Parts: sequence; C-alpha cells; structure tokens
Amino acid sequence: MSDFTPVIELLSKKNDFLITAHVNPDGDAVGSLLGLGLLLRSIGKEVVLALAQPVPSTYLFLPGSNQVCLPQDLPREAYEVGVVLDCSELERAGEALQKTLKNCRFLVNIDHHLSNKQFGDLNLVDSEAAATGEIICELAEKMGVKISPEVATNLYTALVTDTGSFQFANTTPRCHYTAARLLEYGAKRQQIREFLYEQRSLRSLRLLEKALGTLCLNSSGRIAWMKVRKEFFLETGAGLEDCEGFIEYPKSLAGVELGVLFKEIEHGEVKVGFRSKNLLDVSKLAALFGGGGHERAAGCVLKGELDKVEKLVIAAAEEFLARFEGRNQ
Ligand SMILES: [Mn+2]
Repeated sequence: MSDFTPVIELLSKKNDFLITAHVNPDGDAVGSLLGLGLLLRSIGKEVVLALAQPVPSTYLFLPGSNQVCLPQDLPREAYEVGVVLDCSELERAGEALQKTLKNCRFLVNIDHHLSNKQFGDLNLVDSEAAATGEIICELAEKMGVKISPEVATNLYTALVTDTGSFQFANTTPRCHYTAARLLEYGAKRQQIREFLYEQRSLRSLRLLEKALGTLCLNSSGRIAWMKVRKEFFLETGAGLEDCEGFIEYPKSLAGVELGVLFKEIEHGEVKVGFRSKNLLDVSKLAALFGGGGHERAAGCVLKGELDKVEKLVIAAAEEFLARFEGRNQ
C-alpha cells in the first residue's frame, strides 16, 4: 500500500497545479484528470488541466471536460506542481507536455500500472487499484475533501471503463466498495451508462452487420474472427472509431478462447486485435508480428492484403494455441 501522506501534504501546501494524463486518453485518464482537477479547485487551488489530444467525444459529457487544454494552449510553460495520472512512464504524457512537466518544481506520479517507473518526486503508485480513479477517490477521502457529484461522476467513469463495467479481473471487493461510495457521493450512474454504452451511431451498427457477415470459426472451435474490409467503411460511412467493441463478438462465442478482429485501415495495411477469454497471453501472440499489449488484450499492424494477412495470422494463432494447450494438458 502506498503512502498518501507526502502527496496530501504537497497538495495541501501548494497552490499552482498542472494536471495531465496519458496520450490516447481513455475513461480512466479523462475521469481521473477531471476528478482530481475539480476536487483541487473546490478547495481553492489554481489548476490547469491538459491532455496531448482533445477529450474523446465519448467523454465530453463529463463535468469539466470543456476545461481541458491542448499543449499549444497552455497559459504558461512552468507550474509549481505537475501531476501525472495513469501513466507508467513520463513519456506517456506525450512529447509536448513532457517538456512542461519537466519545468515544474515538483512532479507527482499517481498511477496503478504494475510497470510504473516511479518517475515522480512523489509517487503514489498502487498496482492493486483497479483504476487511477480509485486512488484519487481514496486520496480525496484521506484529505477530508468533500467529493461533489461532479467529481464522483468522473471517478465512477474511470472505474467503470478500466474494469470493463466491473467484469475484468481487476474488479475486486475494494473496487466495488469504492464504486459504492462514489454512488453515495452522487455519481450520475444512469447518465454514465447512457453516454458510454448507448450512444452508438447507426453507421456503426451497419458496419457491425457487415463485419458479423464475415464471422469465422476454426476447426477446433477455439478461435473465432471477423474482418472489417475497407469497402465496409466506404459503404456505411463509418470510421475506425466505429469498430469499438466489435472484437467482443467473436470472443463471446461459447467454446472460443481467442477472438481476433482484422481491420483493413488502408489497402495493404491491416490492424489486428486479439482478445483471450481465460488462458492465452495474447501479448506474446501479438509480439510475433511486432505488436504488443496485455495478457488478455493485444494487437499489431501488418502490411499486406487482408485475406493473406488473415491466413497468416490465423495459422500462427492456431499454432500458438496448440502449443499452449499441449503444454497444459
Ligand atoms: Mn488506468
């Protein structure tokens, strides 16, 4: 368990903060950023919020999302305290923000990645926390600062997204207790559900319809995959961002251990996603093709024609799975 005391002392004493999170911000990055930002402002602190990229449209409903600036819009080049959230290393904040963070007098690193490099002057790293948002909630409680419904909504979103709606292995009793307290503080659960999961575009479902038409299962029934062809994007007007969650469909089939999604991002360039249900470390499978990721979710990008990439990757996946299952019999 990390020691909150030095961080609480610093946050209480100082007044000038720059808070940021990682590039390609997800729900935990945005939720933690806005949660901590609004919290510090509620006790009278000067806070600038920044991200390397704009807040993704999915998270624009979050209170405070309109107050996040891009690196080029930062009011100043240095701040007293830089707070980096949900980043295993400083580089994850993006090149432009990294420079500004290095100009700060104190750097605070708050994160839950096991691989965290402890790059801050103060490090509040807890790899058993389900999300950085969970650590922020505990920090606020230990500081004795009242958590407003706006802050709670941000932190609850961080928890929901980083746990896959409380389904991933990081969904611990502690995580549920934190979520319960956030609901008590007034987190807008229904609004979060609607904005995260019930705002699909029609073109996205049309794209899904076409992708489902390509669904294949290998002979052992352990690997299932789908393809999103370049034409599908053109025919439906959908973009890559509309493929969110598609990979769950092949994985969701009974008996399947490995789900694969092929997305033809350009003719001759294919993005491949891997998801495993219980056993396979797909980061190792992705690494065979120069990619990477986590144990249960990984990906890579391959050059080549879609149907050839499909054959190559599925053959490698079958061999990978056979080797794994052979070892574990
Ligand atoms: Mn996270």
